[in-house]
Amino acid sequence: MMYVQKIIDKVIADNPGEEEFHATVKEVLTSIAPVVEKHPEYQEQAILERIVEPERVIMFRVPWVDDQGKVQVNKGYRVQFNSAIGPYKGGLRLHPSVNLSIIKFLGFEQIFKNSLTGLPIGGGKGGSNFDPKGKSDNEIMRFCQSFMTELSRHIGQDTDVPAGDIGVGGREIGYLFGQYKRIRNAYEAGVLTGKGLGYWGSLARKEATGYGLLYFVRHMLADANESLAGKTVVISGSGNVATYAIEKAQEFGAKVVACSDSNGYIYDKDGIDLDVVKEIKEVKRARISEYIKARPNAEYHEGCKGIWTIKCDVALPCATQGEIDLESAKVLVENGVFAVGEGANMPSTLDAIDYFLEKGVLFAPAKAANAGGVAVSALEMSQNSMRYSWTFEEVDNKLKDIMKNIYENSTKAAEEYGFKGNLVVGSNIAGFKKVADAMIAHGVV
Ligand code: NDP
Ligand code: 2IT
Repeated sequence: MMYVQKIIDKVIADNPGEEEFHATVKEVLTSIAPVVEKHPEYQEQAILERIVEPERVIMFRVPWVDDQGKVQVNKGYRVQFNSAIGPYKGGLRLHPSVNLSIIKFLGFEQIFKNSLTGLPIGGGKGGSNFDPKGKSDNEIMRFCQSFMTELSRHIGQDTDVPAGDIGVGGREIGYLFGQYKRIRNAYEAGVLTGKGLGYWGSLARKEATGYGLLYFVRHMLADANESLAGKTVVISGSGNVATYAIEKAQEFGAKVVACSDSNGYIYDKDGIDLDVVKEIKEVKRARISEYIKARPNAEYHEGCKGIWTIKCDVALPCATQGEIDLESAKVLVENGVFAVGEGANMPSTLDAIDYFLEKGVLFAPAKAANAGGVAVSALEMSQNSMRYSWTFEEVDNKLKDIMKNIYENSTKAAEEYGFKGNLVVGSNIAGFKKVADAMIAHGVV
């Protein structure tokens, strides 16, 4: 459709060099073209022109002092993308690769993902090019305090609610919350999610993204008369999302044979021993290569891409963007993969997604399949507002219902617009419509 293509071209021209942002805009806008065609009011009200422009972009200096007494400076970002259906909501990423394009792509995805959860949360994302690897606890704390000193001016439990992403887990959220509380002189627990359980974090938030991914994939497989029992599964990454994806996949009877970090991957043909992975990653904060010390029959290989050459039935990329390119997609299909579920954000390149769909691989796209994390973050906000906590089972059951609804709404939207079985199109349409209609209701703002 010409209108949609015009907006994509304009985004590329107006935001030079922001490749990750261009890719996600292209994917979302192409998917929703049939909706825009059916609803002339979206074009009349310039919904696409408005939705691709963040409501606010905050960029700031983050100075901190390292353990040697040397002053270090990093870049800080918070992109407040869209608040049509709730306060900005989305994680903070700490990784040396972070730049404006990456934060904008993540923030844009978050708008539609958060809408799919059915909960009142808008879209945002932030982070820094700070590299947490090899830093002491004190360095992490000083960085987080400096980062929050500026960020605190822009967030709030009804304004913008950050959480974790790559490089940000319970430890970092603790330091960020402590500094926010100190600056505000108020106990506003709902300003951050992913908090520790002792200070109003939600049970099951840590597990939510990985578990939610498996709940989603289970529905997708069930519709194809398949299940995870006895299936060979490859899961990339070994961080928060990967760890709890492995846990739930194993609980569903799958054999998970591989996982990875940014240095390399392990292959354990008998099935991964998750306690070993947790000890290495959650306790020692060490490299995944250490796995073979505890499991001498397993193999370790340098480099990340090789993990996709392992023969498997189901592939769950849970590390980072762009990790499955067309070449890896072809190898996976050649080796018989029949389902792919994205735990990470945008782990498959656009041509890899097209290839999977063309080959009839069941494909669960990130913004639907990994929405469990932010959904439980929203449940954490609810609990904080009530000043009351639900049990693990209560939260987990709500998560199961949410993932089921996302699957059903995405499936229905795909069918309604003539793309039966295409969850990429289905989830983009289902996520978009609610935000677009709220924007129209609010007038030109
Ligand atoms: P973590 O920091 O806990 O783990 C990230 C994992 O991915 C680590 O194993 C890391 O290895 C690996 N990794 C990171 N960057 C790269 C890279 N450039 N190349 C190869 N491997 C890499 O983060 P999460 O598990 O929280 O996040 C993983 C993905 O899931 C991200 O795409 C994130 O945006 C997405 N996500 C996270 C949610 C959450 O709730 N946490 C919710 C929804 C999506 P190493 O340790 O060597 O860096
Ligand atoms: O990508 C994501 O959805 C997250 N990193 C989780 C965001 C959140 O606010 O819990």
